[in-house]
Amino acid sequence: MRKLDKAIVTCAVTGAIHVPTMSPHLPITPDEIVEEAVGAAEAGASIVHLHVRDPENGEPTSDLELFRDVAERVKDRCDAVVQPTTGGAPTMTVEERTAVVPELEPEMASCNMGSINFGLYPILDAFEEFKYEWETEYLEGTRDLIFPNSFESLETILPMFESHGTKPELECYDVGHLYNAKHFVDRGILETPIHIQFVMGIHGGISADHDHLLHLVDTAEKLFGDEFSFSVIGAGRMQMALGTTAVSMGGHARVGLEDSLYIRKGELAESNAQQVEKMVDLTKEVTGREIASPDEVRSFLDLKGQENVAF
Ligand code: KMH
Ligand code: ZN
Repeated sequence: MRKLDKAIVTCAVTGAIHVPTMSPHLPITPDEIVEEAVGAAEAGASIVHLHVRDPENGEPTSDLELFRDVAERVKDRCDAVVQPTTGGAPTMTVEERTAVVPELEPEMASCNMGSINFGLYPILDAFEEFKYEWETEYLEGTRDLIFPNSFESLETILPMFESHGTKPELECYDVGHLYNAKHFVDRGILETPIHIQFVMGIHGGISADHDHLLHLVDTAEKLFGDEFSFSVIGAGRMQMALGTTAVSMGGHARVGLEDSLYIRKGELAESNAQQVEKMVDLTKEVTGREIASPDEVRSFLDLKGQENVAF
């Protein structure tokens, strides 16, 4: 594993998993997403992972003008690495999801390393009624949905990242996705060193358990040696526990309302910054590691710099 003395905290501000009914604090409009991303950066997040939503009703969208508006405004107000999603929503086509890379040529973007069932329908059981009609259709639709990231699509996506100078953050939802990454490294389509985001706790992917995290890291060590670094998303209630374990192992952590709406059991987080502050405190208290600055992250991950993006 590639070690960095300091810990990288990433914040995923809104995502496409949670729907507006689930929390009044979930950022929806461009203004809200920008404010939340800047607040997260001020709290210590060096990478802000961004999705965009229809400002009218919060429905996930791949609208490039919304992405451009949000990315430009975040870049103007902080030096965090702006990391747009190419995961979008599991209902979007690969083309819709990945168009943001040639459009914005970001320093970094998420890159999903394999297909999974992406089940959000259990959320339906948690609420009597929903604010918007699209929410129930969206959630129910995931009962029969595969989030597609085929080998063929990755043969196009990975070279696209390369040609636009965008570093892929490899979102791995299960151990097999690590072998997919290895396959593309061996074919010379994916450059090392790689940065892996273990996505744990998605219904359809690996569960958010510590034994699985240890296995994922062991497998990455076996496949990539000292040519990988990793961060961990614990979706849901394991967000802080798995993030703390990750930074205790020399890795990095992702927090944010995309992955969990809570700050502690039964209490909704009021902002992304609140989760970032907690992860920063836990990191310092438990490991003694300081938090990496955006420029330290750029140097560690060999990013091209804010001056070289197209927004
Ligand atoms: N939504 C998370 C489960 C992406 O946006 O490309 C993982 C993620 C992937 O953030
Ligand atoms: Zn995302």
